[in-house]
Amino acid sequence: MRTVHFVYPRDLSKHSSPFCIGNEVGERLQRDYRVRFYGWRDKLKIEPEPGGQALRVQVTARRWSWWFEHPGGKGAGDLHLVAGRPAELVMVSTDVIHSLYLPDFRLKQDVVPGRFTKLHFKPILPGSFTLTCAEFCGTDHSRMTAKAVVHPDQASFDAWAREGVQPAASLADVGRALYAAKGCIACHSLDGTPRVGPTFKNLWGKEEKLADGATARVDEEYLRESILKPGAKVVAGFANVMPPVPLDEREMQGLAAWLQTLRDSP
Ligand code: HEC
Ligand SMILES: [Cu+2]
Repeated sequence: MRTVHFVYPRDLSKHSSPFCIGNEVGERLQRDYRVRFYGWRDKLKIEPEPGGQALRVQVTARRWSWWFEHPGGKGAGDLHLVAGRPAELVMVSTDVIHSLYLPDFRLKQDVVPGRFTKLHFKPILPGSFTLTCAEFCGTDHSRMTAKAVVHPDQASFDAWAREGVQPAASLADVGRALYAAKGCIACHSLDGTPRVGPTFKNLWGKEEKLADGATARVDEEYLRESILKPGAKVVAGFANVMPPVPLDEREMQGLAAWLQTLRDSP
């Protein structure tokens, strides 16, 4: 069963609630497709499939941020789409139930741990729209917001998607790039300030105090375990909320190389 959404962001101000087909026609339609209409423009157009050329974005929800992986490998804290091009969001949560909510589009879909949920729709107008979490998910729930940037055309999207993605970088560059690209940035600072997780500044080589009273030295093995099995050794004073991040060997090495550059005295 697919859910198909038709979105007409224009003139929403005139329509305070979603246009809803709660009648027999709607029910018959919904036997085959879950069809929802959001907003209204000049006409109501029904396309059971939004098209084969959907822009597919992998969405990760976690306490308390969003992460969007776009085609071509560009990851970002904001969702990027193209006006007039169907979008397919494939969503997972690494912790609790979240709900991706695009109020301007009247679109909402739960994001549930342990399974993929999807959202299909076609943004019509370029612009920057609010994206937020509509499911209360703990302390910083209200800060779990991002933007949905709808590019006017594919060329504009492609130009954005190429930015910052550089081939053949040094190992430390690989680490620096994945800090942003894999979303570590949301929870780990570089300036010594603790966020949701400990800062990366002066982390390498440190004797870390763990929640169970033991200590551990921050080296390659510790790093690997912290990333693949974050719950195995939890740092004292922090919650066990880090999502496991599958990194390949080069990324793991890159991270180690880069973390070493973040020490005051090498
Ligand atoms: C949702 C927030 C979050 C994200 C995203 C996140 N972490 Fe963490 N991380 C934490 C928290 C909280 C801890 C401390 C608790 C623990 O040890 O699991 C932690 C601990 C760590 C530690 C051990 C730090 C120490 O002081 O010993 C490392 C290394 C680490 N994270 C690396 C990463 C990397 C690399 C990424 C990105 C690929 C990442 N984290 C993404 C929250 C996060
Ligand atoms: Cu949430």
